[in-house]
Amino acid sequence: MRPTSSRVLRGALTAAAAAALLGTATTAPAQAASGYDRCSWGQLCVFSDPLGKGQMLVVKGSMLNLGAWDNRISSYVNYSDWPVCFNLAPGLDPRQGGAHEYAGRGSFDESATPELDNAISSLDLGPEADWFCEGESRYATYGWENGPKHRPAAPTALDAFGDLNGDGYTDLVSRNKFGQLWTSHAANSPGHDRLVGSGWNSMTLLTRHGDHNGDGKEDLYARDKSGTLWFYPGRGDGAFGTRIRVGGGWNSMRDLAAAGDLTGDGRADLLAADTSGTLWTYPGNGKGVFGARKKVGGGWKSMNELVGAGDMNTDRRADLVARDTAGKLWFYPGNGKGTFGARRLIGKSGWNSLTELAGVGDVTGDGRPDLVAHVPSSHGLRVYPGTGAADGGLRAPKEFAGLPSDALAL
Ligand SMILES: [Ca+2]
Ligand SMILES: [Ca+2]
Ligand SMILES: [Ca+2]
Ligand SMILES: [Ca+2]
Repeated sequence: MRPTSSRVLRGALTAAAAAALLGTATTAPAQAASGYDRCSWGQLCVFSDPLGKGQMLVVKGSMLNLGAWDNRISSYVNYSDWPVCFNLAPGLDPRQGGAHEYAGRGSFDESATPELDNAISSLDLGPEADWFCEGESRYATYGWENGPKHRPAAPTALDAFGDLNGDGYTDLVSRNKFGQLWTSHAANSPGHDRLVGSGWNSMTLLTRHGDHNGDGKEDLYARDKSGTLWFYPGRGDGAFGTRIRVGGGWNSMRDLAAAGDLTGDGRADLLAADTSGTLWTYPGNGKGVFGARKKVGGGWKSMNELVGAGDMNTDRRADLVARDTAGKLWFYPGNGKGTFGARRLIGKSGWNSLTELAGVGDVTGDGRPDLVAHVPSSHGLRVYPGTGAADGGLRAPKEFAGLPSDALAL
């Protein structure tokens, strides 16, 4: 609430009336707003001094960096419709701390978070600044009760995917609306969440599933807007080394799914569905790129999501999970020759309410790969534990992580 003082108002009117009576020709200049009052309704303003004094910056939206205002915010007033999250680190990185504030005003030196005074380096303004602030930022948080569990001691090659830093816990890659790519690790794992880099909004598809260049470290593929496919070799620490160009022309593909070894030669392969509905297997050459593609079949236009979820039916062959436009989920058992056996229905309806599905390996720690789904309505990630049974079926889901509704998870 903005304070309204009827006494001040009355005093102003009296002064105006007196000026009118005196008949002076000059109009008294409006008194310059001071402190917080310089900020207009609907805006978030930050100040270089306590109590809304000093220089003022009108904040237009989330800021990954504060430029000349870095470590200079001392007070704020929030007249906008949204909460704001102030972070000590740039890039909305929550790991050094931060605080979310709602409508109101304050000086950090007199607040519950005095460590923020002259120490803020990024801020997030918007509806999700409440959900994703402090310990829960704009990458997937992995610390909830149902979070990833340690895999069995000797995972087989086929289910040894999803772990980007080699600690035995599956990790998540997520991209937020600012184009930052993050890898997040289970809270109880030795790994650390890390920022892979910025500028990833230039990529139109991202996929990963295990090791593609034979060094035992999980890798990533990304297609850019021009249709070039890039291979990002994993370094084994949650980040990626210098990328390698796979080739051009990949804009003819509607979806890509790194899927593990589909051809039975021990090298991880890629599935791609083109815009005319043909599904192709691209056999990996063990160096991150591919040999001559093999046609799986037509009619895949009805599928809007492909997931290389691993060996779901425990026959030592990598499989495929696909969602159709009617919201049904299908299991396609891999035959080890680059194509698939007869499909089975594993999800009757409603799967289109989930924005994305991802295979990130064994989340639950029972040695069987699971399926992960992004539920934007609850800002959550859901794990559907794989049963490992012959039908490739799934158990009832559990929500296990927080993810902004505008983020991509893989
Ligand atoms: Ca890990
Ligand atoms: Ca690798
Ligand atoms: Ca292969
Ligand atoms: Ca299988």
